[in-house]
Amino acid sequence: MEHTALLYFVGPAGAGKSTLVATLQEWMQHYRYDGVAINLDPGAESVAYEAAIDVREKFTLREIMDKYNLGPNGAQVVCADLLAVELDWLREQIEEIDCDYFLIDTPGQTELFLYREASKVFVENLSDKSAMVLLLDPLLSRTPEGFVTQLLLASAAHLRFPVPMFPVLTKCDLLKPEEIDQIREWAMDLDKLAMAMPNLAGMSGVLSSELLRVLQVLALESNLIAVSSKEGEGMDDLYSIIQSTFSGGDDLEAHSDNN
Ligand SMILES: Nc1nc2c(ncn2[C@@H]2O[C@H](COP(=O)(O)OP(=O)(O)OP(=O)(O)O)[C@@H](O)[C@H]2O)c(=O)[nH]1
Ligand SMILES: [Mg+2]
Repeated sequence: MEHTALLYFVGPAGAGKSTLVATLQEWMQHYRYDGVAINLDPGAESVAYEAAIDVREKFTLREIMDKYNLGPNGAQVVCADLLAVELDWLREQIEEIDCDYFLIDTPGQTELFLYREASKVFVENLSDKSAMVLLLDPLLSRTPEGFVTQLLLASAAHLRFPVPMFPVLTKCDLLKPEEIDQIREWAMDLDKLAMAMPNLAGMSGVLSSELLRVLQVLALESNLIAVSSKEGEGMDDLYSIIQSTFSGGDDLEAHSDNN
């Protein structure tokens, strides 16, 4: 258990969290790496992976909507708070499973995960080895403004959860190769991103350059990983960056043999 790391997949509604959990898990299984999926989205209709732990055993979004006469958004907030109460249940389940990585699928709204207390309770109490895979929307990332907006959300995540963050550009099959290169270049060199935003610089140059500094300090200037769950691309890149963070580049297998 000591070596187990919890990976939270976080991102806007429809960004491809559930599909990425399924695809990465399948990829890991194929290479005999040890990844177990957890579903924390009570609103999921069906998921494409086998969830070893599933919050829907406790409650579903539909039940909460009916019980409290709420719409889906209000019900998600109630669900997030109910989940906090289930911390012990979740911990027990996790402790029963011996694996290297838990891949944790989270509910659709990023802000729900980032700003409600429940997720903070989880991230802080379930393990001292946690990380976040932050999914960036491919179409929004095509413009510098859209891209920087998502980095700001990522920086909010970083402020709230001081854990390693892995920004991932999803659904890359929807982008042209040159668009992917461009976005990755911005991610790796935020000054280039600033230069691509002449309007923002003209309007409030100080603010925008200060913002970029903040992003750089938070280490969100990064080697952005491009994935496509549809094409099964980028899983090796994603896995190896996670692996090098949690085991200094060695394979976790070697570590677990020593434990
Ligand atoms: N083209 C393409 N579509 C994808 C990819 N990954 C997911 N999708 C599609 O995007 C839609 C949303 O995918 P999900 O995995 O359900 O996204 P999610 O973030 O879990 O969505 P919510 O849980 O509802 O917020 C589905 O129609 C998927 O088939 C991808 O790599 N490429
Ligand atoms: Mg989902």
